[in-house]
Amino acid sequence: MAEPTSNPVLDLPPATSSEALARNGRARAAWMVSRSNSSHIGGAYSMADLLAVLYHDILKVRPSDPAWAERDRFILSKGHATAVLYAILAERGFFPVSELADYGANGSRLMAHVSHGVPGVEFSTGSLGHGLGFACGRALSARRTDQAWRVFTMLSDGELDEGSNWEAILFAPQHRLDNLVAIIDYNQIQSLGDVSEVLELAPLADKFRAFRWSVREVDGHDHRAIREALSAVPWEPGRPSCLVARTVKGKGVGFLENQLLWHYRAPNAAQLGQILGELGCEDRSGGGDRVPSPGAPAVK
Ligand SMILES: Cc1ncc(C[n+]2csc(CCOP(=O)(O)OP(=O)(O)O)c2C)c(N)n1
Ligand SMILES: [Mg+2]
Repeated sequence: MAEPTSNPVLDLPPATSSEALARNGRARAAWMVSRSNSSHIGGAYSMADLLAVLYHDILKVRPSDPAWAERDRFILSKGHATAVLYAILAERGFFPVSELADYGANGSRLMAHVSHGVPGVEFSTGSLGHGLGFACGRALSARRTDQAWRVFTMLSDGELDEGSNWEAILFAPQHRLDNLVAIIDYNQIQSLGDVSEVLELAPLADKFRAFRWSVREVDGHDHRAIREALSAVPWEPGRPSCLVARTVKGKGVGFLENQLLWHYRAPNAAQLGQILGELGCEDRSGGGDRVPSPGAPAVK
């Protein structure tokens, strides 16, 4: 398929605010998921604002030097939702925005579950329940070698059903890892049902407090509130920080919001046009065309 010479999704005006970074990320993620006929737009949109604030205002990283030794580490534990992370990394300059066109295609490094082959990505995930344990290890190693960098990790709520998380939740305060920040994308929906009907987590903030974490709750789409909370970590010396972010799955586009089906569904060309319209990005690209990938199953 010949690439269009001008593509308004790839050629969006550069973001000069965290809000614009989130909007560009959402638009590009929808385009990527639609082209690759893959999944997880709902979980990408619920964390888009959190990621945008992290990458615009919080994380000390150098896009021109992704392996900079003093960088803060960000670990996406809910690796299925990586489309919007790739879009934000590209916009920040870790790799060319044009490469987003390869997302999910055979042979591309932009795999549909997050891959450390991509500049700016620390750890490959997708099998849920591994990011927090890895983040604990990185934070402990920084502590033991007197490094000042911090470790941030993003978990999903359904992911907390994995028992490995609860070992890590015990471990971090035991080792006084106040250089560790766990963000929970608390959108209340998993892949096949509501969190409350599959395995209730409430009262989630109290559970983390009982495990000796310092906890704050925030509206996960309020950039100012997110920025204020994450700028002030650690909130208590000697304790790891947990930001319980109340979010909406599919946030930002009316027909995607709080809809279980949009965990797995890929937008067709007409739906993509509607999404981009709601986000304020006109689609003239024909971008809903699927990436030719003969015989490849839809990514789950
Ligand atoms: C260990 C493991 N089991 C099952 C899956 C399949 N799977 C993909 S996403 C998902 C759950 C999605 O819900 P949630 O964790 O709440 O993520 P979000 O709502 O943020 O998309 C599951 C079970 C997986 N990726 N890893
Ligand atoms: Mg969820």
